[in-house]
Amino acid sequence: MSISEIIKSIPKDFTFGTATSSYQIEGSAFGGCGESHWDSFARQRHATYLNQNGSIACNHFDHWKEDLDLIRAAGFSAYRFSFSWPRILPDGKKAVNSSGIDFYDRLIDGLLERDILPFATLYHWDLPQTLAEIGGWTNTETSDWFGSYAELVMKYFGNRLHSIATVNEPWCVSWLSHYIGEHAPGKKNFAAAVRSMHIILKAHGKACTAIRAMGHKNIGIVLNKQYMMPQVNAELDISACNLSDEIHNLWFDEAIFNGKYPRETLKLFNKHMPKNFDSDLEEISQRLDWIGINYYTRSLVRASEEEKTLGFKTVNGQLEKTDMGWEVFPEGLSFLIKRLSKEYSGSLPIYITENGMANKDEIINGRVKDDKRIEYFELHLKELKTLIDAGYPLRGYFTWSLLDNFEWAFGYSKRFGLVYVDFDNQERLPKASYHAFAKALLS
Ligand code: GCO
Repeated sequence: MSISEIIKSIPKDFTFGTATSSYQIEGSAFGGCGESHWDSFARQRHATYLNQNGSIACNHFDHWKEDLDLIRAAGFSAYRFSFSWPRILPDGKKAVNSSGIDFYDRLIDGLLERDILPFATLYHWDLPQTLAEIGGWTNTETSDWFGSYAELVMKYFGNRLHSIATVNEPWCVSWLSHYIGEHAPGKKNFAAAVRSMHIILKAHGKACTAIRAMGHKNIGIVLNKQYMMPQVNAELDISACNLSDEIHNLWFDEAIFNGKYPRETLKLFNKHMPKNFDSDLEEISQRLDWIGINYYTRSLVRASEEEKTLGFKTVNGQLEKTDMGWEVFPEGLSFLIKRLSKEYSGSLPIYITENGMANKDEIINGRVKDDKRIEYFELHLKELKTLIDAGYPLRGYFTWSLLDNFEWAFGYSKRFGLVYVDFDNQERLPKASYHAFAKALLS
């Protein structure tokens, strides 16, 4: 089925949007934005592809109008973006950068003028460097500062935001950044990773409390879920796979929906957990209005006795892969949504807040023919439709991403956009996938 056929068969009140994040598109060099730990991380040797960083990125700071016009012209009714904490508070704490406030004022008003719903995220990974220097997400003080930042954002923008997500992908903020070391701050330290697995959730809880107290009624969090599969269907790989599933997926589901942590993982983590962590779980598990899921791929997991693996390892699979080397596995989306809804979130509205693929896109004769991406979207939208038909409480779907952008450690070498960006002159060129969505949404 084509994107158009699928979208036509989905109820009209379902939201289709597209997503970006601040550090990946805005350009941290512009408008008095403070330094973030991604700026400092990118200066370390070999931390990012060719030492690239987000200082210029898509210069969305200056090109925001054109970018909002692109969203509108494709017929999307919602836009998921993130606030940059250091753009609003360069020192992370108190001193407000008025040019940052003005920027988000223009952006949000620009969305409303175009009839696009603002879905905002408070934290999509650009931690103010000043807070990184006091230990970042390994220091509980950072979660207190996050609560004050949430309150400030609410004060300026709250009543114009359709929805607010506290944190984007707490697993990436903690495990990927402190244990695997692929993202800022690039630590490879078990104790630090364990602390951050809790402190990022504590920050989520504090932000929820602050936002709710100021009267907002559409609060959520965005989790990145990966479908975990044992390499061999036998005991050792199965238990390795279960542990990896607990760390990646269930740690967050259990904390957010049940106010506890999964037993096996907690046994492993206990020694390094912050003191009195249990007392935070009530705030962490407070009621939400929706939950966001980012889905890209599956992981094949096998048991491992190597040092520093915690007994599991991911291995290369044989399915077709995107330019990130991620296997295309749409069935994983269905499995994860069904499990989440049946076992944790019940009838709580679910949004697919990111889905998409990196592709080696090229301009040929003035066009970008990203047929592979169209196919990827078709396969995942088909799963989505089946889930909706089966009655799962899905309310919206956002493509990742509007624009080619700074893909973190991969710099500008991976293109995820519906719109091609020429990073030499900032020209935007809608790809075939963009036109496919426009055709579906505007007809
Ligand atoms: C995410 C990431 C995005 C990435 C995308 C592709 O939320 O997962 O926020 O920033 O660009 O996932 O890796």
